[in-house]
Amino acid sequence: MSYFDGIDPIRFDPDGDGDLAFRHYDADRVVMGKPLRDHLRFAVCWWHSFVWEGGDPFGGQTFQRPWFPGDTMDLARQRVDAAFDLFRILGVPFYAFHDHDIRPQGASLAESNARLDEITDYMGPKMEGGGPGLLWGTANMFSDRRYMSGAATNPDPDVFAYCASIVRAAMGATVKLGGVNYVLWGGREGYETLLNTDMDRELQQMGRFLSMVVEHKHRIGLKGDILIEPKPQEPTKHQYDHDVATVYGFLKRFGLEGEVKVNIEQGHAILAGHSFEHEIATANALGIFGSIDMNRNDYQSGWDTDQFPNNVPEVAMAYYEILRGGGFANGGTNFDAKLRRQSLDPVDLVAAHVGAMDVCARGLMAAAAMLEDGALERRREARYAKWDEAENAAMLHGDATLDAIADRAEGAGLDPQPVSGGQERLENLVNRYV
Ligand code: XLS
Ligand code: NI
Ligand code: NI
Repeated sequence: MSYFDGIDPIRFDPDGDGDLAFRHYDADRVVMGKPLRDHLRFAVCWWHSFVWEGGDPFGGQTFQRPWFPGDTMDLARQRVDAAFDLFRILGVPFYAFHDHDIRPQGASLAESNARLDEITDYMGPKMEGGGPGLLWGTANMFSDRRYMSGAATNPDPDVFAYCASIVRAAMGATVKLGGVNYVLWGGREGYETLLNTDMDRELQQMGRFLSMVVEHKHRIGLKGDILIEPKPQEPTKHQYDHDVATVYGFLKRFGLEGEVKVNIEQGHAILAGHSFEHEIATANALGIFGSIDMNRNDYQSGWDTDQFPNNVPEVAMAYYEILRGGGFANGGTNFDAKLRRQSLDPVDLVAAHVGAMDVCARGLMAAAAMLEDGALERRREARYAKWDEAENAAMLHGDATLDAIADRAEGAGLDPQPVSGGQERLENLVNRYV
């Protein structure tokens, strides 16, 4: 018997009246030369959907899943069964996990790693014959108390070495399951107070660790990308991977900008004081865009609320930037999103994903239409058109000097006249699509 008994696979049925149907996500629908399935590359995340118990800072578990507390291998296998049932019901092409989500931690490092091997043996066959693929794997190096002062950035070198074992095992599990990418999110890589922190040393440790992860990726033949997931704070007061631009500076410093990309999360962008599309556009401009964690943050909370997305205009602008950059290569749309703690039923978990997939499909189709019609891009190009004139283009290339340019400006008596940015007209244009 399945946890999701009685819930049929979700179909595209735009005119039906049931609440468990896709109204917009038609996986086979071709947009800009590709089916929506391949544009969006949806993944369900393991941690929020199958591990999180519904607690908040004032109260504990509200959810009662048959596999809770998930602390034995038998319960972990039950959880795998339920997870793959949900993936099948939704028809998602991918899922994502932390090592700690799929197996209970063992009494020793060796036992933890052996359990990872055992549970991935159990998962492998469920992925055969058109089953979902693994978009990315990662290691949880933030929940256990041994990471309270950091993982790779810990003052204790034993923790650094311990993390090497954990990451080697998690990367191995990822490759074993044919996973595409590997993510590092540094929830504890930062500081609580500068009073006890040697930031220079911690950044060196983090750079060294990441360099070794990249070397290891090549050694074991992981096909896709190593991805850093920026976040400014929470749980740590200040996290070193603050936002995309900060991560780029860090990668440059360690010569890794050609090796590592970013996994950008909507809620983390908001916490960093940016919009989601700002972070995506920054990654594209810097050549490090990889993948997204799709969710929605509460704009008032200052906390990572990980709600399922339901704002089509916002999602459309995110996919607009993704499509402008050429779309996903190895990345995809991972729902790093969780139910509200009063949403207790199996059907809530299904409906949350169905709605989110529809919102993303609407957003992507709107973005594709905007891009194909080209009106926005034409206005953007027109705004910069003077830069194509030879003497202007020459200022950016060749042997232009400040002196020569200044002389020309003075000689020609340049007197630049402001031109309208036309923001409201552009917003009106976008609103025709969303
Ligand atoms: C937490 C992060 C985390 C990563 C994976 O805020 O979003 O869930 O996606 O470690
Ligand atoms: Ni995330
Ligand atoms: Ni997050």
